[in-house]
Amino acid sequence: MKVLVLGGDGFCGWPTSLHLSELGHDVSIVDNLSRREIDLELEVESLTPIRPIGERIRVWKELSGRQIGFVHLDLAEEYDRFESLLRAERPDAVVHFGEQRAAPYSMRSTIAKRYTIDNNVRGTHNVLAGIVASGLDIQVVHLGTMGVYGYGWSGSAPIPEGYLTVKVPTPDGDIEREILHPSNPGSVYHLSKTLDQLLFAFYCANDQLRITDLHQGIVWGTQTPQTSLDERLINRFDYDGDYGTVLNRFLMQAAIGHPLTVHGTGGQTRAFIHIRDTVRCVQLALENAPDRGDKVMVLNQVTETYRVRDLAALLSKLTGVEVANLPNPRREAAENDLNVSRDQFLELGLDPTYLSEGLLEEVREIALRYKDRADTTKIIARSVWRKGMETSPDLMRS
Ligand code: NAD
Ligand code: USQ
Repeated sequence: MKVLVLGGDGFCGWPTSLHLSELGHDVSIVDNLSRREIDLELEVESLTPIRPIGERIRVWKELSGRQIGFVHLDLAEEYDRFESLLRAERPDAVVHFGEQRAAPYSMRSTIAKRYTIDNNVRGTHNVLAGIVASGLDIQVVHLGTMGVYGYGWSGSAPIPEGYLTVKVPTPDGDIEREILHPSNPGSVYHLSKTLDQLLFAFYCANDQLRITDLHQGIVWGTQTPQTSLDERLINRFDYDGDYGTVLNRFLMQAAIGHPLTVHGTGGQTRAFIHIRDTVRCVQLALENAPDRGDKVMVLNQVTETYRVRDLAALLSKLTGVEVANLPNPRREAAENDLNVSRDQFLELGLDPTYLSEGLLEEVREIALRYKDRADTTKIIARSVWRKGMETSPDLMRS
């Protein structure tokens, strides 16, 4: 299969590109390297020493004999080049990771809010419009998020995979309808993903595009079998207050002895998946495409759920590092339960990596190994959801 991996230089995209290449697919990465530029803007670097994209691709060729292509292209800004690329390459599928993906970054300023919506919504629309204009039957696999559903909307009922059956009252009695699950985004970033959903629904209905939207939970871990072959292939590991996600942040904080930064009571329950399972899920989605004329196929890409304070307690027990309950910079429910349907990937053959197996390996192989690269002034989350929610400096150690 010929596959374009949009956003293939990023945390999820790079290991997915290697995984698909290893399986024998003809892979090309399309990326504008904006994530590396945001590191410069935030004056922070991946905890792991990631190499430039050209070196990554050269090393992969040396070790595997397989060539991965690279096109430096902005999906939101360079529509014509993207359409020409589709016509020239004639891919069987695109895997779309190419968006601004951090909730705190999306809330840090008006500029960041506008950038996140412009970049993500325009980029996704350009991908879909470009496929229609090319006249080719190109499958789309998009990385969406569990956060489109919001937290606690449907009480204790499991969150379904994308769609909800509802009863609509009419004068002639109730009729049943299947609707896209109502969205309840908790940040401008999550809002951009809910807007993506409508674009997919429209292009499926109007143009019969074949689209799978993966509603992924928080990805943890760093390495896959391919990225760990050579240090020059190492995957990105974000730990800073804007881009670091909760479990990877706690792993790094535990390694350097920094109090674990629990927001509020830590009663927030979230869904998680290891990066090794992310790449496998994308493979399964590519291998099990919807047919033309089908509605958007939505799969919940999660393997376990945890409460933030339970994760902190687990790492505190493992490493002896204390837990700090900081004022929550976000507007979110202080406590929520989360029950997620995730049958489809298990039925397709996913054999998940659970926290109980992967956690110590992460602490040892990544967090402890690269702890000297950490900049402790970048740990506390400083982006706030509304003015006035800033954490007082004396509550921060760094
Ligand atoms: P990332 O920021 O590491 O990677 C995104 C990549 O896309 C970067 O390399 C960036 O340069 C590129 N990109 C962004 N805008 C672009 C544009 N306009 N044109 C071309 N390239 C562009 O993020 P990630 O963690 O790898 O996430 C990938 C996708 O998975 C995102 O869409 C994200 O919403 C989704 N996701 C991530 C997580 C997670 O925990 N990391 C969880 C759920 C869903
Ligand atoms: N949190 C802490 N302490 C921290 C960091 C986070 O308590 O140091 C809390 C947050 O307040 C939040 C929860 O942990 O309640 C999760 O935060 P996160 O930053 O790990 O995850 P989130 O902002 O939701 O975003 C991440 C990815 C995003 C993806 C999403 C999946 O950045 O791309 O879409 O996870 S999901 O959460 O399922 O929507």
